[in-house]
Amino acid sequence: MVTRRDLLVGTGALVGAVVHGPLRSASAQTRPEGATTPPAPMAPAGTGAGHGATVITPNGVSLPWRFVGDVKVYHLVAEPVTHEIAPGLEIEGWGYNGRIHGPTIEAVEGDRVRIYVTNRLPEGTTVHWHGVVVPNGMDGVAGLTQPVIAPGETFRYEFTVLRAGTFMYHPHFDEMIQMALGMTGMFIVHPRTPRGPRVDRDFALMLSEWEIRPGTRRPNPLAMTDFNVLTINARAFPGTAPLVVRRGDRVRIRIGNLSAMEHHPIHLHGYAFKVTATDGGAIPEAGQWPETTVLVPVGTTRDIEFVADNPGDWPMHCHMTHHTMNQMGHAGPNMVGVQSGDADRHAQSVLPGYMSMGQTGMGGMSDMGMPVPANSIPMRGSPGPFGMIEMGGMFTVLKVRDRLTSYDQDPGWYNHPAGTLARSATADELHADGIVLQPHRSSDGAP
Ligand SMILES: [Cu+2]
Repeated sequence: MVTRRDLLVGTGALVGAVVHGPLRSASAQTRPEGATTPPAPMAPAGTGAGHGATVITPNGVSLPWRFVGDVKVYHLVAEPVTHEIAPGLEIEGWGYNGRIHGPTIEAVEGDRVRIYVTNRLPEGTTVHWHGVVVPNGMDGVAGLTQPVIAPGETFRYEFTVLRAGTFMYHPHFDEMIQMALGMTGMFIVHPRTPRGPRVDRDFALMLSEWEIRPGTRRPNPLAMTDFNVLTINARAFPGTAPLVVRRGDRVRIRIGNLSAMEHHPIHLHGYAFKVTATDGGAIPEAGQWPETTVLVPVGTTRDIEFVADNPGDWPMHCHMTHHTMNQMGHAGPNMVGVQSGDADRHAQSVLPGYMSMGQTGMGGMSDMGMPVPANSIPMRGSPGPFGMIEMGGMFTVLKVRDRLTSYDQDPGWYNHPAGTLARSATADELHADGIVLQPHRSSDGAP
């Protein structure tokens, strides 16, 4: 049993290891464990490697804190935020400290934390520390465990974080509206004593879903089924920052899901990984199971780990195909295989510029240069090394490289070693391998 005194002693040991002073930038503060472990040679301050490595929140930051006595003090400000989902799409949402989602809170097992929450929203709010075991009155449930934090008011939460793990935070007042507008964040508690193999790169990703009609700026919090923007750390591809790692790094990816309705099966190419923890705690090694896709249900977190021994540009994405599309409408007719020539000509006589879509599938739509409403990213795709990357939404790229000058710099596209790239087959190759191409007539208009 851990006693209060043990915790104080443990915390006291850290005091000398961490610089005191005013709230510091995210890059300079949350590495109490790293302070006793030499950082990896090329790790910039604050993103260092080692046991309890400071978490990297792609497209995000960690929340600064400072010691007051033995207590780590944090300050969250709930407020309206203008946020870019991807280049071309900006929203008016609600978040914390000028960000959507809120900054990642980091602490160490046994820490006493005091978190002030200021409400600058036009309505009440609370903060619930999802998965963190706290005294009942610190649980942040409006009406049940505390009064609502009124606009303009600042509340004070204080508790000892007893368990290491990957947790989250979000309001428990008007949840449907406030979370749909962006009010979520990750809460990472590092173990006090190192456990398991040393991790070199430790990423935190929050999954969300939104309904944002093309041309509008306000996510629709009433959406229940027709989500058309799917995000990782509130960014949709191509707005998601790549996860940059060095070949041989041991990588942990912590994934939280605070979507309104949907579970996300997150698939990583190029690797088999182990599921090592949930928000319920670490999974003993014998119980860790191998996967290439990890389902992250709503209201849970999953940690995965692997050694990045396979270089390349590897997609990591939700495997629900509608979740890797940007602002696509789902109400159109099924046009696959339709011969639309005559119909298009008739329609164009009254609607110049009319063009039916999808007769041969929807690949290539991002090349068509279709006009889209201002402030929207429907079906746009983004340029890749071999043409347009047709996916968007809940999609990012794990970039594994032999050599890196910095983790913080996008190393560009992967340079494939000779003989390792798929390409068009030659007639000689087909002949040599006995592949005979039969003439083919298709009603779908395909050759
Ligand atoms: Cu999904």
